[in-house]
Amino acid sequence: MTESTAIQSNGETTHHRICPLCEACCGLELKVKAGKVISIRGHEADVFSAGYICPKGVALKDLHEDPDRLRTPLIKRDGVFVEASWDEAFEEINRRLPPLIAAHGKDSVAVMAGNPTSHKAGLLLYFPRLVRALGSRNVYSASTLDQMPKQLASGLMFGNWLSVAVPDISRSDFVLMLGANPLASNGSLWTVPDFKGKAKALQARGGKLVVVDPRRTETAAMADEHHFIRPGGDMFFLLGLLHTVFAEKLAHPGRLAEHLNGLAELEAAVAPFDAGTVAARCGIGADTIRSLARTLAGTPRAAVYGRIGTCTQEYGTLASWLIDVLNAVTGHLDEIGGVLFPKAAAFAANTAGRPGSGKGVTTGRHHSRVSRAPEVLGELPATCLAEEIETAGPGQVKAFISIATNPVLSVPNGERLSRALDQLDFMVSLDIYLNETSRHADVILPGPSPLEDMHYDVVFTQFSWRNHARYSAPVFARADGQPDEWETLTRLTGILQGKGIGTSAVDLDDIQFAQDTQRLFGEHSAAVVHAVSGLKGTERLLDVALRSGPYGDGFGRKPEGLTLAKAKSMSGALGGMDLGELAPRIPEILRTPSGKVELAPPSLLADLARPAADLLRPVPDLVIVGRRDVRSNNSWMHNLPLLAKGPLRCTALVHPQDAARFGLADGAIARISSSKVAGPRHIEAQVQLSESMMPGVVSLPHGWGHGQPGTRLSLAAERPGANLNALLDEQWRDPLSGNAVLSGIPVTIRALEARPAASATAAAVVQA
Ligand SMILES: Nc1nc2c(c(=O)[nH]1)N[C@H]1C(S)=C(S)[C@@H](COP(=O)(O)OP(=O)(O)OC[C@H]3O[C@@H](n4cnc5c(=O)[nH]c(N)nc54)[C@H](O)[C@@H]3O)O[C@H]1N2
Ligand SMILES: Nc1nc2c(c(=O)[nH]1)N[C@H]1C(S)=C(S)[C@@H](COP(=O)(O)OP(=O)(O)OC[C@H]3O[C@@H](n4cnc5c(=O)[nH]c(N)nc54)[C@H](O)[C@@H]3O)O[C@H]1N2
Ligand code: SF4
Ligand SMILES: [Mo]
Repeated sequence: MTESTAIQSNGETTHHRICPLCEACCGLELKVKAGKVISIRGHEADVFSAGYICPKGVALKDLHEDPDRLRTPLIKRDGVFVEASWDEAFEEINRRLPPLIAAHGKDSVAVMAGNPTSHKAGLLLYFPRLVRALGSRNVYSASTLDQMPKQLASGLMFGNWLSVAVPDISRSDFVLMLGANPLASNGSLWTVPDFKGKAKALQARGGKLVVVDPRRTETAAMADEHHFIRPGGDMFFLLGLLHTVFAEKLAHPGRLAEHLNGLAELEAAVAPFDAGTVAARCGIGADTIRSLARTLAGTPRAAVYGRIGTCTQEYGTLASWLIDVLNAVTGHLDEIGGVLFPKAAAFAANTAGRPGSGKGVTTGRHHSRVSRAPEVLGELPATCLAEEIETAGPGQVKAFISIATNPVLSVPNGERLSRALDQLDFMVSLDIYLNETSRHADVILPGPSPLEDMHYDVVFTQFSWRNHARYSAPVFARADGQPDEWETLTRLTGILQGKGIGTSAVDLDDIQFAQDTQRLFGEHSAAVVHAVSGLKGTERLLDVALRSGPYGDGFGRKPEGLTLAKAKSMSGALGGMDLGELAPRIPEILRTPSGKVELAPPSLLADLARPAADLLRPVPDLVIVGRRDVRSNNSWMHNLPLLAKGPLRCTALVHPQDAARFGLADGAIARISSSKVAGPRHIEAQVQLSESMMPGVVSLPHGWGHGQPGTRLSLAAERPGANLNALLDEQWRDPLSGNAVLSGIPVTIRALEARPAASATAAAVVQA
């Protein structure tokens, strides 16, 4: 046990750490006795989350103790997984992977990183090294199932992929929220633990929260106003708002005016989209659109925020762009009480380089082989992976390294990907479970339990409602032989570099660190290496980043500044370092070549031709959208007893009017079929009648469809749920960002023979 942050009393020790399970990054307090976690609760002294916790944080105990969680590597021999030592596992990889690359080239190996990668510093910081060593174009991640549109829009407007402005909720009087449900998700691209408390405080000071969502969600229910929107209609709604702002002369960018480029082009481009013209397409009345535009423009401290519902649609980049355009023209971008750019203590790309201008971002430096989808942020769309494996020819993917990802459940038509994975010559999976994806691997390399890992939030400090620096020490020591994930990635990288398996991760890392430091710090590199000489791995990279970051000690030049040692000394029971409220950062943050905020990037203006043509497209009779539940997390927490218990969560919410139209009763099993993709594809799920749905829209959570042969998820298999993604079309993407369309898919629904409503196995995947 690591005692550095523990306080002894009665044989119990108290530990403090950040929860790595979702973007809220709550500080937790754990009590441990005799090597067992005896309680987990919110850490009240945490400077950032102040005691907030959700049931998943408590379930870290279940995750740590889950007998199904892998603790040793597995190697598939004659189709059966057998336990192996770490050396045997790396030997197997070294025996099989380099010859494949030699025979078929670097592009024949694909790599994909999933959601937990962004929550684990070791995975996140060492993934780019692996990608560089591999040199393949076949790089994929969950980003193209998620936030890529927002990153592209931010990159085009502000010049950096990571410059995402977040609502300054504690000083705002009006928040317009589209396609997000932070009461269930706890926030996304906006790290805001206890959103509910903050929204209530906004309401208590007379402010308003308005939610736009095809479901009256938990967040919508607490809002002052909720408006149903047709799935995929956000871009039309936002155009209508913007049109009103221009038509009624409500545009007043204020301080920002001198930093904006393209206001006139923008006004001309939105001219065809009068509120009356877009109303039918988005399902929100013209009067409502106009009145919301007036409120937004007329409230000095107001913010527009959009999340997954606005990204995972065919106009994801346009919608993400228009959200910040609206903030800008109504004077709320980079303003207190509006949306502001966080300034992270470490790894903030937008604090590096010359302030005020830069190279901007580019896409399409290469294209996917089969669909010719453009590269964005160095990646190809996750929905292209299956066809890259299936399609013969030079560059065909023959091997796959999956890192903390479960694409068989998380990408549209994962069944096709599942079949494709069976065709691979070799697959390695870094995962903590034998699940729907890792079962296809030849070698599985498990990570340690989160409680055995240090933690510093690299990603979500970039999107936080307040600036902060918090470090967590491991609660438990790692089991004998279990490497840190940075070590596992380093050894894999060594294999890809042709260095074999003779060199330890620490030695390989030292070599790489010296090279990187030379590249980044030039003549000062020796001093930097010397300054951090007591550290290794993730902690060493973190110390360098903190010390060279915006609050850092500059390796001694600013003795009062931040170091890893200082962050550690202020963490634990002290609850971390508060680095203050967000503050305006334009023009310093800009990295566009013009040094301005680009309101009208040419690629986005050109893309407006699509919605113009689409205005008259007939609205589908019935579409399906996703949903999140606070006791679930994407595809992988369904094996934890605390979260799995209680009511069935994978139900299809159907409005009573639709139920009457289609002859569906509450609790009945329905067959939901895709009406977009060729060939019959359907799932079965239990119907739950709900007035909270917009008529014509069904809601089903994603990430279900467990119980597949060869998996080891015993509890999840008891209530497998239906796989929403089985209905989705892997060819349907936002062409600019490559993001998958996950929302608003046309479906049909019909009742199957009645089964008892209480049936535990109510929903199952049926794949025709
Ligand atoms: N229809 C529909 N589909 C969606 C979405 C949707 O809203 N609707 N949402 C999309 C979004 S936003 C996302 S981010 C993606 C997520 O897509 P993925 O990242 O592919 O899926 P996750 O379910 O998060 O799977 C995480 C995997 O990491 C493993 N894991 C967990 N912890 C660790 C660890 O510490 N180390 C290692 N090595 N492995 C670990 C888990 O066992 C699991 O296999 O799904 C997307 N899919
Ligand atoms: N408990 C829990 N927390 C999570 C996760 C989880 O699975 N469970 N996943 C994590 C991940 S990976 C992410 S990316 C975040 C996502 O965080 P959020 O973006 O807050 O995600 P959701 O709760 O899915 O909310 C999306 C909302 O969009 C609505 N919607 C669907 N289509 C449309 C549309 O076309 N327009 C509009 N305006 N709304 C639409 C849906 O009805 C839903 O209410 O959550 C993270 N946190
Ligand atoms: S909201 Fe829950 S899952 Fe998310 S960080 Fe906090 S405790 Fe963890
Ligand atoms: Mo996500």
